[in-house]
Amino acid sequence: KPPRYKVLLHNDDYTTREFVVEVLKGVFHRPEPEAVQIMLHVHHNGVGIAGVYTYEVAEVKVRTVETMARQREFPLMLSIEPEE
Ligand code: TYC
Repeated sequence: KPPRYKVLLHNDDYTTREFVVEVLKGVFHRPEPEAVQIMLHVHHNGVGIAGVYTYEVAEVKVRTVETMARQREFPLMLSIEPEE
């Protein structure tokens, strides 16, 4: 069974709530209510799980979101960590 990895979203003061929700819907395939919940969790707790994937898929998701964020000049940060 391939090991799986959490893609973590990190809070910052400049990325808009709307952009984070769009990313959670568009890249991580979360339904709107769950996307809003995850965004608010990150906003209040500093970090949260966007999704859990194989390493290769996690890497592509992080790169995709970083590219989208930089195009909009948002400092949004993501990281990957192994699932326990
Ligand atoms: N803290 C941001 C704001 O108030 C919203 C935000 C949420 C940013 C989650 C990043 O991963 C994030 N506009």
